[in-house]
Amino acid sequence: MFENVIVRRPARSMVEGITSAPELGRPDYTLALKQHEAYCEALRRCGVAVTVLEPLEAYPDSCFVEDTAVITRKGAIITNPGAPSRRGEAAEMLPVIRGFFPEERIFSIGAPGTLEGGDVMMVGDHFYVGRSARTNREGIAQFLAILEGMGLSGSEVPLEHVLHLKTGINYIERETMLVSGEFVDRADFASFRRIVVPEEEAYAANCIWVNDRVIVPEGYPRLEAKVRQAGYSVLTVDTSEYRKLDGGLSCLSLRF
Ligand code: CIR
Repeated sequence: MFENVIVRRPARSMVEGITSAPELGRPDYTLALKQHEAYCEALRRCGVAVTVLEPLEAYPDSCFVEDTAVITRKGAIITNPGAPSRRGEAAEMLPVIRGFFPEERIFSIGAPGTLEGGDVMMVGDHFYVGRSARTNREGIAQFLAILEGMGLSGSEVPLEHVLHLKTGINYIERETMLVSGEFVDRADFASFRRIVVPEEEAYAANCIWVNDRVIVPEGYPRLEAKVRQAGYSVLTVDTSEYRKLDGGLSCLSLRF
């Protein structure tokens, strides 16, 4: 069960955030703020305490806090984001993490290693790490060594077509994964119950499990129906403005 969630309100500068899909248009900041509030409200309904951090104008992508740290039940790992414009975001997260963990349980990824939290999928005490354009071999090696020191384990998953591992696959507990695109037939995940995300709803692979509820992005009815059929209680939140920046539900929070 999760007790805490950390989020950061989007900055006005979010309209300059990194995107692979400029054809979707720039985010509407007012709507993005409204969606962020609804997101926090949905999380509160799942029974977690939500820490809301102030916007950071210097970092257009800073609302995507998931990329700045990985939090395990044994400690926290501050990342070194692979996107140069995002590097400073991890240092901004450190003092916040210090409010939750003692110094000896806080670790960090250092250059030349890079790693973004969107590439890390927690399955109990095992952590799958995507090797992506943002997370490199050295970053993964450091991460696996830190996990080992904590008595946890991890394994690398190469990816080709999506930004982060969790853009395409997400664990929703109960031995169940939401899988899309390149992850549908991956041997690494063959032993799990797999819910295949319809191709035209691929964005919705990025759902989050929070205390036995699953938050699904609004507007993806086929996947939502599949998640309900699998026995989950579902909440939906509209993330249209974050989608324009390749971001989704998991990217917007750290859950622990
Ligand atoms: C970026 O490209 O870094 C942001 N525009 C989106 C980050 C999404 N984060 C995530 O999937 N964890």
